[in-house]
Amino acid sequence: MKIGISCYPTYGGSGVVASELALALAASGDEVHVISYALPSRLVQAHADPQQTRLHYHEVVVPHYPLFEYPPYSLALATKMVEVARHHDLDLLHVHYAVPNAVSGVLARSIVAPRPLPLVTTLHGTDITLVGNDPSYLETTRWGIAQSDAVTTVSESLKRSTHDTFDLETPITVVPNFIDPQRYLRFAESEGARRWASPGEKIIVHISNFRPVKRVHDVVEVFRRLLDQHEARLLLVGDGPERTRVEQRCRELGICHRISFIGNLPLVEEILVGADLFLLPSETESFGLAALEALSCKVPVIATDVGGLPEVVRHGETGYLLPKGDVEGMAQAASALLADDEGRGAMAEAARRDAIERFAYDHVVSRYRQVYTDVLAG
Ligand code: GMT
Repeated sequence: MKIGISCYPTYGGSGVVASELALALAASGDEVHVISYALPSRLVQAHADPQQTRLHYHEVVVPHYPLFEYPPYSLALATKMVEVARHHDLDLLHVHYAVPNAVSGVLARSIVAPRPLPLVTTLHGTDITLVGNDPSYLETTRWGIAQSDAVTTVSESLKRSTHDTFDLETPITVVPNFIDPQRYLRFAESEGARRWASPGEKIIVHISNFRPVKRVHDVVEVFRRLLDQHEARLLLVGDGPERTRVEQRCRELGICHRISFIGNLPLVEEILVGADLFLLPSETESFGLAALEALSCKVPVIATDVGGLPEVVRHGETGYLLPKGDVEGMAQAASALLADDEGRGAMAEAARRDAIERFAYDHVVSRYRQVYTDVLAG
């Protein structure tokens, strides 16, 4: 098949999933054309590999003109989709994150008509729960979803939110996010997270885009409580709007010497391997790809029981789920786990086993392939 994939190139989960899907499809023989405004971070290595002849990248260039206070990215994106569909003879277009990718995809499909260009839209979370439901975007997002030939969500929870928010009849297929089990094995023997810690320190990791929805302040509050009982280090991976305020809070609490701000990392396994716990106290999370990546690296997860997280983390088996904002409860669960090396070890093994059983990429990619086969069959 010749598949066009459009996504955001940043470190967010939707771009990671789209990139990993592109890599998996290309590895199994499909020709994949990734369309975005910058090369997605997870594709940098593959893009430079001359052996990767089936993976192509097309940059959306948005011209600036003094009249435009807001240059129309959606139009430049639709135009690039048309160009790629025509010149590379695409069989279908798969867009990740509805805003504005689904709308640009519908427009591109109309422009290339009568030549068929089936459109698959994958909804990732904030495109429904935070951005797509904003009155400024709601009607166009609804239309983009309703006009797609197939719609998928990354969890049952997001499927429910989509139906509730948009009151749509459109059938939705749930295709969860996935991991490549080999990624952990490549780093399993490395020092991983231990590079940042002193001997004897327990290592807690949080990875996110530091947006308010991630509640990174709660990570710091939980960690501060842990320091009463444990020698520990917190590794904060990623970057975003909340970072300055989080750093300020660490200074107020006098615990900066126990916290390492790592910034963005393309390969999260490098820092998950060897960690003792992963914290994800989000306000909402349609899936929580970072939590799944932690589980696959044998790191138990303590998270909030919101959105799709209960579909990823098994409470009491691979981690613990607590109510949003319950930093006391999270600290108690984390502290008990840090004190129990044997129990934590068993949970770490269960975490990887469950991540592979339910979310290894081969099962999941074949579900996307089925969606493609169905839309192509009309
Ligand atoms: O979390 C974000 O703000 C980024 C966003 C994205 O599109 O990159 O993440 C969403 O998609 C991920 C991949 O499907 C999910 O794992 C995240 O749970 C989801 N984020 C939210 O729902 C807040």
